[in-house]
Formats: sequence, C-alpha cells, structure tokens
Amino acid sequence: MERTLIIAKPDAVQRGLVGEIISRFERAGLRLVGMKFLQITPALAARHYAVHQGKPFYAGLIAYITSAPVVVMAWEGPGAIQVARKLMGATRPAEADPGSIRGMYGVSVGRNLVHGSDGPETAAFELDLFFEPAELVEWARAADPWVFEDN
Ligand code: IDP
Ligand code: MG
Repeated sequence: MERTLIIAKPDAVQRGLVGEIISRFERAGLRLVGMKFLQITPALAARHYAVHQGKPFYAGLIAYITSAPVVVMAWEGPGAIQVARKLMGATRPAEADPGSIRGMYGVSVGRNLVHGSDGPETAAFELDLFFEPAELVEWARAADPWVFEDN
C-alpha cells in the first residue's frame, strides 16, 4: 500500500475543475485518506518546490501555486504514486495523453492543473509538509476487496 500527495492547483480551483479531478482518482479506485482547502504561502511553496529552485520557471511557479486556494489530498492504494501520475498525464499538457487530467483540461505547462508526488521519498516528504499524522485517516472502504486485489 502506498500514499501520494495530490494538489488540485489554483487554476483547477478557479476553473471549477476540482470535482472532475477528484473524480479521476476516486473512479480509478484509489482511497482518499486526507483532504484540505488552503492557500499555499510563499514559505510553504518554497519548501514544496525546493528541488526547482534556480530553474528559469521557479519564480513563475511560486507565483502560480500561491496565487489562489488549492485542494490538497492524500490518496492511497497499491502503486498509488504511479497510478496517480498516469491519471495526471505528462508535465506538459501537449505531451500528456489526451484522456489524462492535464491532456484533457490543460494547454500550458505553467497551468497544468494538478500536482502529484513523483516517488516514495517525495511522497513521504510532501505528505508530511501538508498533513499532520492525525489528519490522515486510516479506514476500510466497503469496496476495497473489489478494487485492491491483495486487500
Ligand atoms: P510535475 O509537476 O509533473 O512533477 P515538475 O518537473 O516537477 O513536473 O515541475 C513542477 C511544476 O513546475 C510543473 O507541474 C509545472 O507546473 C511547473 N513547470 C515545470 N516546467 C515548467 C516550465 O518549463 N515552464 C513553466 N512551468 C513549469
Ligand atoms: Mg514534480
């Protein structure tokens, strides 16, 4: 079982696509274990995107992610990190599969609607950044045996 941090970014909130984005993860069968609505501060953005510091798009990225509220979620399931990345699509909407979130709803890399952790270490770091341990809910879903093979 794996957990991943997903963010419906400011453009998703402003465009009213939060429900669509949640639906993708929900219908795929991942299990929601945490969710909150907040506006990311510059300090939190700097920690979350520390790996991108110094890159040409960094200033624009921080301005974008702090520009309006976001919905931050924790989803879990077998291989949840890769499953979520696949549902999101490639970073650049032009390269994202047309059925993916970014492929279906995006056109610009700097307005690509959704964030998802890119590996187990990143997921652990990002989940810790956005959630207190008690905010992540351990629960059994009635459909789990029909979604998770080794439930
Ligand atoms: P990811 O979100 O698919 O993991 P990263 O390479 O980690 O992609 O980049 C983080 C975020 O930074 C992207 O989702 C996108 O919003 C933004 N970004 C990445 N590359 C560019 C760029 O070349 N121009 C503008 N924004 C970019
Ligand atoms: Mg990334």
